[in-house]
Amino acid sequence: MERINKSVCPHNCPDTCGLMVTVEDQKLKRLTGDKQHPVTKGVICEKIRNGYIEKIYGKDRLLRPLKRKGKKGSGDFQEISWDEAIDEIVATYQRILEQHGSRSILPYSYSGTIGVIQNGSMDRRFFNRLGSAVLDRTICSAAGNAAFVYTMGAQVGVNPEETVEAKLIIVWGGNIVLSNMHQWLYIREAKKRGAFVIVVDVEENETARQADWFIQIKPGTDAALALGIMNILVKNKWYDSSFLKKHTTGVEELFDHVKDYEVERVAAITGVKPMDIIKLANRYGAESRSFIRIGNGQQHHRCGGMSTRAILCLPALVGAWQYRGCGALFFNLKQGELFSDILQRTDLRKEKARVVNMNQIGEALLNKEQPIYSLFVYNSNPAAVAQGQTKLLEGLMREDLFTVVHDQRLTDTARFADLVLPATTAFEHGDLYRSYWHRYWQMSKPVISPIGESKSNTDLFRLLAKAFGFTDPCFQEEDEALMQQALFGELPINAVIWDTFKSGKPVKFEAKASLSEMEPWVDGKYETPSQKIELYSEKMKQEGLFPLPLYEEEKGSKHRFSLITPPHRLGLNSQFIDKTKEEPRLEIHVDDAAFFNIQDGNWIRIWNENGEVKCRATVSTRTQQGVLIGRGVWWHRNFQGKGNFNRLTSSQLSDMGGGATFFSTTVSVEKI
Ligand SMILES: Nc1nc2c(c(=O)[nH]1)N[C@H]1C(S)=C(S)[C@@H](COP(=O)(O)OP(=O)(O)OC[C@H]3O[C@@H](n4cnc5c(=O)[nH]c(N)nc54)[C@H](O)[C@@H]3O)O[C@H]1N2
Ligand SMILES: Nc1nc2c(c(=O)[nH]1)N[C@H]1C(S)=C(S)[C@@H](COP(=O)(O)OP(=O)(O)OC[C@H]3O[C@@H](n4cnc5c(=O)[nH]c(N)nc54)[C@H](O)[C@@H]3O)O[C@H]1N2
Ligand code: SF4
Ligand SMILES: [Mo]
Repeated sequence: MERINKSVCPHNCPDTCGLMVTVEDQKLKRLTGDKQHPVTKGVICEKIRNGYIEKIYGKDRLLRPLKRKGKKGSGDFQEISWDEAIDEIVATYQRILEQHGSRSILPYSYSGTIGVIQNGSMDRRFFNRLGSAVLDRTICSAAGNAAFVYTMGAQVGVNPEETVEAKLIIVWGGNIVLSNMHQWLYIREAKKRGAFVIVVDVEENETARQADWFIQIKPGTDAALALGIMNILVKNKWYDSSFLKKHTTGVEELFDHVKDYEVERVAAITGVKPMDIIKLANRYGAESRSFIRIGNGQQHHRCGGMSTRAILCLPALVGAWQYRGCGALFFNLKQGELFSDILQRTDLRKEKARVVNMNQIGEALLNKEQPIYSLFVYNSNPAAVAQGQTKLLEGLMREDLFTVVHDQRLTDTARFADLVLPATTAFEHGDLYRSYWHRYWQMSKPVISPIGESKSNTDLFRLLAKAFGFTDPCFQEEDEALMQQALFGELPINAVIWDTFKSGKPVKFEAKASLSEMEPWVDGKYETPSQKIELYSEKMKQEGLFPLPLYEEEKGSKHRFSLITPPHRLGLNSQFIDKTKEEPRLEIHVDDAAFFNIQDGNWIRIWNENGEVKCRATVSTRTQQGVLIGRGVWWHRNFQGKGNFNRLTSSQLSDMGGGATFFSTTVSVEKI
């Protein structure tokens, strides 16, 4: 018998699509977009349409717990029972706790699913009660987030559904045709209504190819371009004085500061022609109904915070925020906050936590002064996705490190584990989803039974809590109770809202945040110290940062090329990509290729102090001289088992927020 259920895509993708799943004889047969979902409108990406069913039923799906037999990293395991696996964790942790204390145990999780419950609820309760070290989850957008908090007071942005009304749109340092496809659909609609669309990027990516104007910029120089535009806006008095007066602080300081960014200097820094800088500023100054979709890519640099902050000053200068669908959008974290303290029970932690920045996980595992003796990985695949891969792999090889990995497949990380635990997929467990871009929340129920002996994250940590003798009733709460706590905290449950959630329909929901918190420009109350948009930030100064947006050159490198490794069309971070028919490639500009005598399809080697990888070259005019593009977080086996592009990334942090700096990587090249 066939049934069709509503569900939600669990991935770390802004769109958080509503899905329709067809189940026949207990098997998931088809996944399509929900036509009734106000944002999805029946359209989903090819990754999920084509890849998810294989993820559930593929031959390599983990079915039972595994215990390591061979060398770490070899992938040699034997099946064991769940009882044996749990016993082993309890026994090993008791020994570690006695000998080294709870701070030597580190959970590592990120965004395999972004469902509120499976991403961070029972797991956090467990580790809080255990008193483990705490992971600072900074891999994705930490630099940009910090810039938003300093400048706007919070992660606020316009409602994407309204962006169809903008007349000038800039996609700045992101590839949204593939990373946020429904935003692109809104932009296409805006274009139909007469909007002009500009892309600022280091390469002519899929989005740039569909834009009206592509501006190619040197990596890590966006702050200079934004400041150069401001210079021209100020000179020509193309700003909105009344908005600036009412909503911002530091106008005089900023106006004075941007004098340093004359067109010629900016052109030399950014590689953008002087005429184009003037043209861009003219367009931006002439049209206040403008919208900037700030991408994640521009902030995955050492200067990522300042880069985001400089771009973010533009809509304040011209007062774009006043118009419907205009202003800027990076990620909308403010819309509908959760009661996370209750969900994660931060009160269970008795001592101040030891914090480990996930962008320095390799260092942490090699640290001899404060050693980590166990790494518990779930919802993430650090051996593939983390920066500083060479050190991380060295750490994962440590014989005295007890590594547990909970995942759906034997990932690169799982191959280094002592114990591997099988995890359910999003259609085998329930969850509550909130997008970090659009304004809808949605609940999903399991539509098929767990495959093999797989367990959901919440089930796993309920089981562990019991085995560790944690008696607080919070450890046995069921998923629906957790969802209610996420939505309502300790407030009475609103039966009408809860019933809508249970029906599976998307809900436009504003749990805690009021509209004015989400859109502070409406009534002028921002969450910064001055309650205004801080063009000048005293707080930054106190924290040792330059108080105004600033361009800082990245320190010189002996390597000739920048290596940019952006998301791939067919991958979702490290998911799906390993099974595509494509292979990893490095895109090199034709002139560089000629210089190194590299032809399309030739094998090349790239290297730096951190490591090396080999793969085929694609000779192209889409990138620029001096910039190599290596798309996708591939699996190690796609590179003959020798790591992936992250082998070359370092563990350096961004200028603010402790963010990742994947794209500040430099390498040398040779043909092999
Ligand atoms: N070079 C380079 N590296 C990057 C990036 C880049 O652009 N370039 N992007 C970075 C960014 S922005 C991010 S956000 C990170 C993402 O890093 P991750 O969050 O680690 O990314 P994913 O590959 O989506 O998911 C990791 C794993 O979670 C598993 N998983 C899925 N659902 C569940 C579940 O319900 N339970 C459990 N236990 N496991 C589950 C998946 O099978 C997968 O193996 O990668 C970063 N790495
Ligand atoms: N298909 C697909 N979709 C995804 C993902 C995926 O892996 N695959 N990952 C998801 C996740 S976790 C995230 S965070 C989002 C990220 O999605 P986006 O916000 O689009 O960010 P990125 O994809 O990191 O941006 C990559 C772009 O930034 C450009 N870039 C790099 N450095 C610079 C620079 O210095 N200046 C400028 N102007 N441009 C620069 C690159 O050339 C590339 O075009 O996508 C999500 N969606
Ligand atoms: S990965 Fe993104 S675009 Fe694709 S179905 Fe999921 S939420 Fe939608
Ligand atoms: Mo991300």
